[in-house]
Amino acid sequence: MGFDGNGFAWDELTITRGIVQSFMDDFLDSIDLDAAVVGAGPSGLTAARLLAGEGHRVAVFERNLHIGGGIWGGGMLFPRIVIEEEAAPLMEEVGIKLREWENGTVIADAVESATKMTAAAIDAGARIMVGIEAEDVVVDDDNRVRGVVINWGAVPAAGLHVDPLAVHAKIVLDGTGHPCELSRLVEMRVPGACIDSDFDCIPGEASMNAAAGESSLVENTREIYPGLIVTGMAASAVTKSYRMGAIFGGMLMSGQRAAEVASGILADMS
Ligand code: 48F
Repeated sequence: MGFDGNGFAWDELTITRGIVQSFMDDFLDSIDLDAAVVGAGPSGLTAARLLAGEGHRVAVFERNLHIGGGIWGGGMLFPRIVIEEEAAPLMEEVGIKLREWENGTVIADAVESATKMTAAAIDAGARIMVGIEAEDVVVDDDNRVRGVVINWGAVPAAGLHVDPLAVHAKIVLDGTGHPCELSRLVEMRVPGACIDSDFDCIPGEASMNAAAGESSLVENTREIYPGLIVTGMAASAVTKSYRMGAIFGGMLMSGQRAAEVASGILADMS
């Protein structure tokens, strides 16, 4: 025991040991995963929750210290999101309150949505690692994505030259949103690796057409490279599908679809 001038049984070293030891235990438990989800936006959180709920070992790597991606800002900083009724069950099952709205839509509070989606993913067993970014993918000799290369998000922000670490995963989900960062990395690193000839070159997303963007999103959610599934806006960006703004049902249904695809791949591998 160190300095104990105040009569408590604990001191500063209790805090230091507790933080470092418990983080290291969890981190080491997350280096060989069934599914690595990159990006804690609505699609990644939904996919992580559903996969963890099936008993898979899942970790979400998020570069920011906050989770939720684009949920918080709602539309133009108005903290509300619009959801199509068909996606409402994915909100209700995590306890998010919905308000009836027009033309087959409902409204949710952005703060309630981000926090409850996150809490539900954690409760389902997903480990959410914040402040960690995926800066590359691990690829095996057969050009299959086998994991992600990670570093502290603060490292590039500070312009430091620090080599990364890597985690293995049977399947990786690109939930990085509009920039579709993992898909672009695979495209750059693994020429010709794409499964579908439509994806020879990642085109980026098209201008806004909310209804068209939403309706094609689930269909665009798929394994685009062996071992890499795109979900959420990343799935739109790899197909030049439309952006849609602050309507989020497609993100949740894309996350659900990504979990189904990942689950099927994991079943085939076992
Ligand atoms: O952008 P984001 O919310 O992704 P999404 O699930 O949802 C899109 C909507 O929020 C919204 C929309 C609705 O119509 O268009 O934009 O597709 O969340 C992506 C998350 O990924 C993180 C980023 O910080 C954000 O929280 N992220 C991006 N690249 C990396 C990353 C990376 N390389 N490593 C770790 N995290």
